Amino acid sequence: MTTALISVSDKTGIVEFARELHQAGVKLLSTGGTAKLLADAGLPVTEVAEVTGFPEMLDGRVKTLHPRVHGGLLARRDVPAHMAALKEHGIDTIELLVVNLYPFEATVAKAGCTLEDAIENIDIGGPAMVRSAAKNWNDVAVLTDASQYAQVLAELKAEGKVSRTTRFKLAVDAFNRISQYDGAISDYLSALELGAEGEQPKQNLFPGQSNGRFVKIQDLRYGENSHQQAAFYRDLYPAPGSLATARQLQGKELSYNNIADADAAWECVKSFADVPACVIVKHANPCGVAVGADVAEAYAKAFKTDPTSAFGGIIAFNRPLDKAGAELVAKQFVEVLIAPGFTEEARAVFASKVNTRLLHIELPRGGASAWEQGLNLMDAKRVGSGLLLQTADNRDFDPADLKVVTTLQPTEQQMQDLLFAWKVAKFVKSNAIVFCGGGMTLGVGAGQMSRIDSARIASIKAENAQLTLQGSAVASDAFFPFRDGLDVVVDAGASCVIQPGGSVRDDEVIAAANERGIAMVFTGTRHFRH
Ligand code: 93A
Repeated sequence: MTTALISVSDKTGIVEFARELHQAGVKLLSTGGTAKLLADAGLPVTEVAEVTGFPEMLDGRVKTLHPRVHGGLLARRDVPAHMAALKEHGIDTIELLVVNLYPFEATVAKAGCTLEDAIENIDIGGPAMVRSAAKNWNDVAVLTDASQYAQVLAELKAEGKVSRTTRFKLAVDAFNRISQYDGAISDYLSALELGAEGEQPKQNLFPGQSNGRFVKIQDLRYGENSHQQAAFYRDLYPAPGSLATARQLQGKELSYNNIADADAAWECVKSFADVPACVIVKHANPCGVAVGADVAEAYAKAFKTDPTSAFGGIIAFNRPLDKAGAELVAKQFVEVLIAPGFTEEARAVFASKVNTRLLHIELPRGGASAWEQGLNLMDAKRVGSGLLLQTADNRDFDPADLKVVTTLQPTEQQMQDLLFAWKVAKFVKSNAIVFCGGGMTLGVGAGQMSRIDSARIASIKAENAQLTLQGSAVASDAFFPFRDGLDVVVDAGASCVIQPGGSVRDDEVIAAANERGIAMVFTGTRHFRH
């Protein structure tokens, strides 16, 4: 005779399922609450306590942890010694295990969940039985979810047993469920700050490390395009000051592209620590970056770089946005505004504009490690059934590596402009050419397959915005492979260039710079961004 052990917290559909099992001639064993429910429904059910000879004890902590249960689940039917051992100890086999676990995930998701609540909802006996049955999948079918009841019933009725294929699939599902369950326990406990006895521990998002696990923040309406599904996950331990710690203050739901662009804008603006800065991003590239005496001035300058592209942009500030700044920004259509704070008046300016999402992100706390500085530690990119992982591009350059390679030395002002341009170039998709001057971008050439085209586009953009490039500083994210790119930027008006160097034709490019009478600096560090 087939025996089923049923022990479920989520009792959805269990009475109907058990009734059908009973009608199919299956003997029912069950734990306290489940047994009562089945008995109340008029089904013949044997309590596990009767089988083990022990009452459930310790508030139910010990119910099924017994050799009579685990022997019945684990014995290999094809090994005579196993069957002899069962016989010797009077243990009956169990062919079907139906278990779903204490609701740990749902419990800790509730506001105000105490550590005690969480701990009591860590199921021990359930996963132990699930593991026993799944390990012995060749002889036992293990069901861990109500969605599996129908298939198993259909097979039982048709064949009198559950097929080998289904048993294996159920075992795989079972181990996946256990792994997920243990992951949830580990995630929850790892993020707790215990505190003093008698106090409730605090949920700590910042224990100073990343364990490589992710927690879903929200499902998104769609992905990059409307036919793609998407969700936003954060590191279990997001770095302080990172995008994943953002709080949305107002405006409609963020989209996938909003979040990606917000990250680009925020990472760039954060790199200007000492002075108020503004970054406007469109399609993952900065189309205006500037510093100023205050946020309003920084914005006004950043906007000037490329007013056409700024429409519908993502705008980030590294200082709280005040009323003056907000009123200026509100003249354009803006999708997302990011700042380490908004005054009440600034919020009021956008209160009626639901299409503008306001994101508050605290600036990083600062510290020695990249993590404390709010920097991403790892960078990932999906490739056909694979994953490319690298440490993030967190290195600017070593000032000791900065080398003037031309006869002409950059002036102090030029050096400032060059360093500004270099900072921005790091956040522009390759090939990146960035013209700057007076603490603002003057022309940005991004994402072209050839460096010379990026240079041309950057100067066309400056022309469109009616900005002069005379005397400007230019950054190139990687070396000029030939002198032609350099000629384009000098023709456009550049008086100095910053680039990594390292080309086999460096000599040719340096000679061109000398010939054209400009200053050039090598950083020794490249900033490809694809
Ligand atoms: O407290 S336990 O970790 N100890 C056990 O021995 C045990 N056996 C089954 N939890 C245990 N269970 C769990 O009880 C099952 O996983 C199921 O979620 C729940 C069903 O209890 P009841 O039938 O009393 O409602």
